[in-house]
Amino acid sequence: MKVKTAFASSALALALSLIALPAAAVSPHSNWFATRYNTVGSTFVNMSPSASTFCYLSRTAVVDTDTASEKATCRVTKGGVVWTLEAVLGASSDADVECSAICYNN
Ligand SMILES: [Ca+2]
Repeated sequence: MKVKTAFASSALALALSLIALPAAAVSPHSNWFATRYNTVGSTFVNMSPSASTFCYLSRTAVVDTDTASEKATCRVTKGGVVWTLEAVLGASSDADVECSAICYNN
């Protein structure tokens, strides 16, 4: 009985140790940029494969959006095949938008 208890407690300690180990670190894959200047509409950039990478929006820069229609948007979307980065302007005017994304292997 004592041996069984000792074994069980060792197994539990091992299990707890393994659970506490950090997951393998993800590795960098790629950096991406999408820009749009002065013209209404959307600029798309296809990024890395959605099945094997994870991407996030890392930087936005917006210029001259001082009226209601000059909305500027940056968007990262996970598609069926690839991640997409999009820079959108709501009006043809003096507004600009710059978007950056970073992708990691997962
Ligand atoms: Ca403006």
